[in-house]
Amino acid sequence: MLRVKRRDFLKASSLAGAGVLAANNAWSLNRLEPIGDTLDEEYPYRDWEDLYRREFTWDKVGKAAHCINCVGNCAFDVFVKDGIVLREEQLAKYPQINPNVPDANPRGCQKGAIHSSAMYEGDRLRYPLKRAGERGEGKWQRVSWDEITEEIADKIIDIFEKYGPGKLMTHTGSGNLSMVRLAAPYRFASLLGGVQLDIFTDVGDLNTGAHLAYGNPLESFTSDAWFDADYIMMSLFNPNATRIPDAHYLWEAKYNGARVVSVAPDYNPSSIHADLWLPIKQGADPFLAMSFVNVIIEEGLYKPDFVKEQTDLTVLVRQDNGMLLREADFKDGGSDQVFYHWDLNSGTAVAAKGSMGSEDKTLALGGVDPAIEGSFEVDGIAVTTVFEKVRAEAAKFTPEATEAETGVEAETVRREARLFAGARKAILMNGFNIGRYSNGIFTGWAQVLMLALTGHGGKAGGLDTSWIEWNHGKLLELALFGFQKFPRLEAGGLGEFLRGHMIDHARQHFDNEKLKARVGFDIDEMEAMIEESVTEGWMPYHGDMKGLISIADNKFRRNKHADKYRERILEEVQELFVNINVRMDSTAEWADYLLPAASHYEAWDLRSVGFHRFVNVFSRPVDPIGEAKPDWEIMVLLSKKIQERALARGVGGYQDGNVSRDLHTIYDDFTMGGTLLSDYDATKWLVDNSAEFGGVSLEEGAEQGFFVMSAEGGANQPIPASEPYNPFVAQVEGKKPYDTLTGRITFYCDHPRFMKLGAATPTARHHAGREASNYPLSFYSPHTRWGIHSNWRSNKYMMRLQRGEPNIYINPNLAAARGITDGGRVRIFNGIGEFFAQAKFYPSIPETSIMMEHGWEPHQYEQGKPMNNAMATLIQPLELCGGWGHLGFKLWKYNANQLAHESSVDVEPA
Ligand SMILES: Nc1nc2c(c(=O)[nH]1)N[C@H]1C(S)=C(S)[C@@H](COP(=O)(O)OP(=O)(O)OC[C@H]3O[C@@H](n4cnc5c(=O)[nH]c(N)nc54)[C@H](O)[C@@H]3O)O[C@H]1N2
Ligand SMILES: Nc1nc2c(c(=O)[nH]1)N[C@H]1C(S)=C(S)[C@@H](COP(=O)(O)OP(=O)(O)OC[C@H]3O[C@@H](n4cnc5c(=O)[nH]c(N)nc54)[C@H](O)[C@@H]3O)O[C@H]1N2
Ligand code: SF4
Ligand SMILES: [Mo]
Repeated sequence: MLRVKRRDFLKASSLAGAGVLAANNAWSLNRLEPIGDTLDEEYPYRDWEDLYRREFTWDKVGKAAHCINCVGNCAFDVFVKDGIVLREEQLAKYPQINPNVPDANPRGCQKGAIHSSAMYEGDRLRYPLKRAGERGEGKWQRVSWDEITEEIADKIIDIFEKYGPGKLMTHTGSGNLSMVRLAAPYRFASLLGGVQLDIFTDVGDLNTGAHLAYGNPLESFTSDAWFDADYIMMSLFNPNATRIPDAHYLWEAKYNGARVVSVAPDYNPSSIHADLWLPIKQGADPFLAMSFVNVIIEEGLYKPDFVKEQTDLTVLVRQDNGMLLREADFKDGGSDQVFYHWDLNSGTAVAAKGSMGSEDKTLALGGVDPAIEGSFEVDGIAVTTVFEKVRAEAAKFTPEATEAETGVEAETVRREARLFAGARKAILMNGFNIGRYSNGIFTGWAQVLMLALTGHGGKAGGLDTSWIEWNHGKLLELALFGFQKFPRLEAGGLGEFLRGHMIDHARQHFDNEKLKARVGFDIDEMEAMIEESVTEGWMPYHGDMKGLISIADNKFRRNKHADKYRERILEEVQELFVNINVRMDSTAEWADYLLPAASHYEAWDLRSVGFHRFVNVFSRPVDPIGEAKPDWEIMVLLSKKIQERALARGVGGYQDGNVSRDLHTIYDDFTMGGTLLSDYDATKWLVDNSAEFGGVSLEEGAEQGFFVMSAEGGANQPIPASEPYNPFVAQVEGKKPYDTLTGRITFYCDHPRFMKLGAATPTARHHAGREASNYPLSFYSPHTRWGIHSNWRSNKYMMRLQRGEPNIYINPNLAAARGITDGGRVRIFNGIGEFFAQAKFYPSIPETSIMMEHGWEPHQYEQGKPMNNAMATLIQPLELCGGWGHLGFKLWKYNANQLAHESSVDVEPA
């Protein structure tokens, strides 16, 4: 019986037998199962091989990349037959821009290459669904688009009527990083005044130290610019797993002669290819960086010309109060944004050009020769230089003094510091993991100091922050109405922390006294500083919400102390919780309304996020499965219903500060008077109106699979036509000031909070970890090779490449001491939570840490208890400073990160 059934099934679902396969039947392709006995007489046809041969025939080839936060962005050919995607292949047709630099082909990773199977798996959302039971109960009812959007529209208007604007969160997360998918919900939020958190900080991806120093954390290298470096240091970075399509440039650089050093507590998949692995103690990076600074200064390895022109190290500081010397200090009505050098040529203090208060917007020194060292007197005020302050701080961190903190031998530090300083082009890379440590701001700041002292800027190297801000003016217009109307932006890590009441868990988990000794503040001080930042208006936080429209954001998976966070949010948004998603992820599971979105191959779009100059085209190779719709169209439908219902209910506009929120024209506004109705319309509008596509039409771009951005694509400086893109060339070669208070790379911050926390110059602090609690093992959770966060985590091909269930990584010595075996089950716990996982031996991890790759869905864990349940977190108060030059809330540039690696645990066999 069973055998007959299987054959019938195979016949019906085979490509040979099925005839026209509607998209809704597409899942059956995944059910193709091998026949056990092909020689069996009952076997219906002998030429079964045909099935496989015909798999390689298709009706049509379209183009696409993947829109999620992989930061890869790779063009694919997508092969379609009978309206479903059979498979995809890397396009591999990017032009080589320079014959001396390797080309970008092929780009891709194993996840992207199996999306054609994942998009038809069981968790895919195909129809609009309305909750039929309690939230999270898993009971759903299919409803029509018309009905569901009308209900949602009415609830949105109810919330506006009852509470006024500002009580609806319309947050888009990191699943929508292509242009049209990103613009749609932002545009909607801009019209409604919905709350949108900063997507860099709500996940912990912001390099705040880079912003502090350079005034821009999003100016970095295209990956081909790694190739001509001769010294590369990766710290907190694992590109072989997390930058798969770009990593080849690193190893080509090594082949080209670069020394590649990996700094990581474990011998990670990138460390294994490096020339040198520095097995640093977890969280000790600022100490290592400051020891490099110490050697560079003490051994005189710094480059005076670069220091004088590009940095604030020659700016004068008052000896009496440690504040920067400002014009206002000795001139009536003087500016507090004009600063001074001591000019060795004239023997007087002269105003430094290029600062925020300076009229001279240049870094060119002219005839001035600023003193790097020394003490001087200006108008009766005793002053010295920032360099002197920095040198005094760095003196505390000799390689010998930091050896015990970092675990890296002093001799190694001295040798590497010399090699680094002498390099022609040195690049320090710290990926995004830097933002997930409370002391990441110190690491980043000290690393920029290493670079700036040694003249590594522009084409001579710099900090690779893993993100380049391209110049897409029309995208901003589409998403934010050119800042005429915009969402209620909110500081990301802070918003999640406050709304999720994460301070309760911090209080429970950390020992206040130990914490203060480690990070420089305790929970009470942190709480007071958070309050100050919000009341001073340095950082926006909008308080409790009544409704939530959550788009492409797996918030109930990614947030810390996960279950409590979820309970808190659901308690708040009792009136409305809409989720717009491609699949039933851990956030969708809890929604009131689920709107099914088009997946990567099912909508028109463009993507430039990544480290290259190619804007990949998504040409909608297939229509969306079932009744799913592109995100753009979903927003059009929602705004249409809101407008209809607002008119019917006699609701007009709301004055919201100085912006009007016009519910009765929201559809007209969203669609630009009916011109931008579809994903295609929006894509075409962007291409037709933006200079960076170089006048190439969308049709041509779609045919080719990508656009090559023209010079206009550069935000800080033009993209050179046949050279890789290096950061801050406009500053180093063009003498354009940095976007900082002094206009220079900044190493002195006299903001009162920086002064109070002893952080006026780069220095070192610990992260919290095990030493700040009563649990013996520090914990960290980097990113997995076999998924992009929660995406593709349950895909059968990806599961087969790993252990197939959540696992931790543990040092065999620690395991032996606890009676834990490789492959055995363990319980990981602390006072705030617990979870269960399989133990995997990993000899290179310290015996004092446990590692686990993040991104498993809660429902993949035993008892549905996710790793993030046992994760206490903090806020770094320095990341909340404002009212000081370039410090203050800046979307995607400055505000506080959610910190993932501060917590600690214990482990036992389960
Ligand atoms: N395959 C895959 N690729 C991805 C993603 C994914 O989920 N999967 N996610 C993307 C996104 S959004 C992000 S943010 C990035 C993240 O990617 P990365 O920026 O590479 O960051 P992580 O994977 O979090 O951590 C990288 C490495 O940091 C090291 N590390 C941990 N603690 C310390 C420490 O205290 N000091 C030092 N020096 N090193 C430490 C560990 O060896 C770890 O492997 O990857 C992107 N790319
Ligand atoms: N413990 C720990 N926690 C972490 C981290 C860590 O290192 N450790 N890393 C943090 C980091 S850096 C990040 S970036 C976050 C990631 O956090 P998540 O929010 O979990 O990221 P994703 O899994 O990418 O979730 C995005 C969702 O978007 C949906 N989606 C995909 N494509 C589309 C589309 O076209 N339209 C719509 N509407 N939806 C779509 C997918 O179903 C997916 O579930 O996790 C953070 N959390
Ligand atoms: S998932 Fe990202 S890195 Fe992988 S192939 Fe797709 S675009 Fe490239
Ligand atoms: Mo991220």
